[in-house]
Amino acid sequence: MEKWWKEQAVYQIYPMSYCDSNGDGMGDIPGIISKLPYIKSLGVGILWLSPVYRSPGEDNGYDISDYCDIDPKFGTLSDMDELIQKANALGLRIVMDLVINHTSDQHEWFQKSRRREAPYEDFYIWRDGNGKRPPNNWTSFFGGRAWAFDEVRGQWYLHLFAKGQPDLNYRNPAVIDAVERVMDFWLARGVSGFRCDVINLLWKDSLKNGFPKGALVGSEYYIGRPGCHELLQRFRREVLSRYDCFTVGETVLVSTKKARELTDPNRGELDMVFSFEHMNADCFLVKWLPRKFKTQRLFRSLIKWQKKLPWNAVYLENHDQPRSVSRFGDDSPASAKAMLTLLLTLRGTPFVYQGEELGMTNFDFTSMDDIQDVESKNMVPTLKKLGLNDRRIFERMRKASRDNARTPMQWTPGPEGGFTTGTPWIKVNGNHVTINAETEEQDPDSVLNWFRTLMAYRNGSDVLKQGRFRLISREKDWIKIERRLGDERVIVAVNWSPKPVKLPLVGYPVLSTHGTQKLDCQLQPWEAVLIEEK
Ligand code: TEU
Repeated sequence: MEKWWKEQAVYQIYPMSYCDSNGDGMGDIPGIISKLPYIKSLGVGILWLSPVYRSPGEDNGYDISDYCDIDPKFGTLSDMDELIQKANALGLRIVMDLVINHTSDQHEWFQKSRRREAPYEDFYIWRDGNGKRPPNNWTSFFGGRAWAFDEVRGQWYLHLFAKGQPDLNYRNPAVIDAVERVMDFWLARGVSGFRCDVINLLWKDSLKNGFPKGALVGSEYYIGRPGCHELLQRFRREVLSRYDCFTVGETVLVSTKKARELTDPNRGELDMVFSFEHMNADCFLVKWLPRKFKTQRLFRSLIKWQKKLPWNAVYLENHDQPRSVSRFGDDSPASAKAMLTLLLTLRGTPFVYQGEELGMTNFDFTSMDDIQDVESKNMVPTLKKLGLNDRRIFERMRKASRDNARTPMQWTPGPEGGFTTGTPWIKVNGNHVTINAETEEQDPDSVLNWFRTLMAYRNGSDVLKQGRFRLISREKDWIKIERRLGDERVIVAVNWSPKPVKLPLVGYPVLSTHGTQKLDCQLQPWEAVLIEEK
């Protein structure tokens, strides 16, 4: 019997944008509870919630001010207990986001640290500057420098993300203890694991000046350092190993070699990681530097990771990435189905992001005023420095802004897509009149019903869940793979283009986006098929 997290698919919920139960325009936990039957009907087994902890919301909850409480905008601790219990009753497990590289600057730890109150003096990375200049030349993931001066303490603190997200100091054993207590708190309450935010950045080797010519100055001193591996081993030993749970690390810019180390069961660090490499299929390293999407680039990276790791997380979307159907497809439901087919048939634990099962697309905002995301807003000065005018900056946002994934879940064709009875915190996409759960529910050919069909097939197929992966062929516009377990195999072929393609493929598919008639060396536009062989 395989581990449960290798058997089931994960569904990511971005709570702010999932379902609003009280009309304040903000999704909440009672809203998620009301949608449990829908989630169950998808066939997924695990829900990962983006942060619902107390937070001032500068980075939509990734800036935590109290790890052991729920933010009032999402509900209460007892709502969370109810969610865990009701989900469990339906056979669904809950996984939380664990954001421990940094806290909010509103966290009590930081407030006390800036006043040098014991025992918090060294909870963060404080340094004196060089005259009026920050301690080193490191830059932030969100643009600009990675240091802010605090008037109260009279020193600079490091923040790899927003200014309101000071980095914790893992050289201080009291920080490690405090973080372990947080993990314990939630695991004891019944959560089944964590998605560990930027987990490969925890350990800063030194605070020397970084190589000045890079997108992320200083990153050579903090990405995947040995100290980070040691921390992860300690978390596993002291806390995680006492529970039936798993961890998936968000590991920024990780290589396959590093990923193998991080997920090696003998080392006892993480169970899976999110690779970032295939997210570069339409950009150079950072998404603000776009290039034309090439199917081959996407395939090549996905396959490389399939081959190099015995098991890993597989995803095409999350709350930080634009919608896959807009990036890698042509916004059509047909392309959404093709993508979901590959996602659910590769080897590994699939992660599906809310709305991906409907074929939700990038936003239809018309100006910067509609954009809410701190990363997008912070990037504007950097893009201006690169010489872009307002129009071109907005064009770039349309392609790359994280708000593309954060528009509210589209439940109905009605007002605000059925997400809220009030005014949503961020605009609902106008295409909710056609792309929504209620309409798709009734259409046997919808993306939603294709997703359910595939999930049901996957859940019943040991070949798809456990089988070995082999690439048969990847061409400019199509891909053909094999999954094999013992003598059984499943062939999956996907036409990743809006034109028909010719390929060596005959037989009757067990599942097809275009009907199960005999295949004759041809796939229709965006057609995806599964063929069983025994
Ligand atoms: O993301 C880390 C991360 O690498 C992102 O900042 C990424 O570079 C960017 O979003 C691409 O646009 C995690 C969370 O997923 C993200 O939502 C948080 O803002 C960030 O950490 C800080 O906690």
